Amino acid sequence: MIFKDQRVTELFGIEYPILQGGMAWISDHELASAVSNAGGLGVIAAGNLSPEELEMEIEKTRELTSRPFGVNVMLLSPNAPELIDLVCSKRVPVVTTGAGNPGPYISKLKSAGVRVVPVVASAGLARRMEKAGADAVIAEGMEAGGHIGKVTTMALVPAVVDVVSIPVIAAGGIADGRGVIAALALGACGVQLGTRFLCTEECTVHLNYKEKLLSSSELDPVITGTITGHPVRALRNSLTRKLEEVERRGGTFEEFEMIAVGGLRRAAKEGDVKDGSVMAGQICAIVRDVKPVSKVFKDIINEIEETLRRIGGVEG
Ligand code: TUI
Repeated sequence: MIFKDQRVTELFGIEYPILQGGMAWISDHELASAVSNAGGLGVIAAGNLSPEELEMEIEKTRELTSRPFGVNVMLLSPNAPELIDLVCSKRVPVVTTGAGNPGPYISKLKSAGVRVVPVVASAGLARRMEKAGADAVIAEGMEAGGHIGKVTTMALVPAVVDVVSIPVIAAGGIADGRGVIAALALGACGVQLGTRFLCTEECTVHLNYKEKLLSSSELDPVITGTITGHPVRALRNSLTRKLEEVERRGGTFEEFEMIAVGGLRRAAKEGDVKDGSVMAGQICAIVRDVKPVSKVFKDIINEIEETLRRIGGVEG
């Protein structure tokens, strides 16, 4: 048995403890249903959606899979309260949250039978989430793409594992079986992958975005937006250079926002990978092909077995 600790698979009713990150403007019903059908937990990103649009995405996902799936609510989104209400009324099996503290919503979600899995960037927030009734936490290190915290996966996962007894899912810097084994070694019992799922056939992100990822190195993802309080990791391009210039000369928040706003939509939907925000994690360097989601799962399982043989684990 590859995954001895079955707490995550049992909690969600899935085959493999592998979650797909809820990536705003990208993770739609096509990607989420493909991941759930492959045995993981597909996640619809509600980040940029209205409640009506999210309802459509949930319905389309249910047409494409009979398996459990999740919705990610980005807590900086102005309509987060309405999205939470919709998730409750639609009886979505799992909610993951990001970019904030979902404390105020936990009891409402739990009463509706929704499993609540907050993304945390510190051990302190993980403890608070456990006390507030979270079913599991996702410890996301700053290798990740998009909005990030300050601590690496290598340091964050064991720090979280040591202070909570709910399952810990590792995220940030994981894209293959080697990364999965590393996460399990740190004490996680599941993983969440974002960047790897960008380069899949079922991912509807613009082709230019996938192509930029395929030719990127681990040095390309850079952090901008520290002055806004919401740092973001994205592949360096004309946009990140403009944002860095504003930050270097101590420009204002408003000036920064003027350039940054709409950046992810421009890259993900319009394919403007020069002046759009191509959010991706540092592990982009090992993502070298576009393949079906089912093949991502098959390859990860093979890589896990290969890794265990190499390091003297029990498999094979
Ligand atoms: O949320 C993400 N990744 C994202 S959200 C996003 S959209 C966006 N665009 C521009 C600016 C900001 C967001 C793109 N990528 N990942 C989950 C995540 N959550 N990473 C870090 C955190 C986090 C950070 C601090 C969660 C909680 C937290 O604590 C807040 C508190 O109140 O203690």
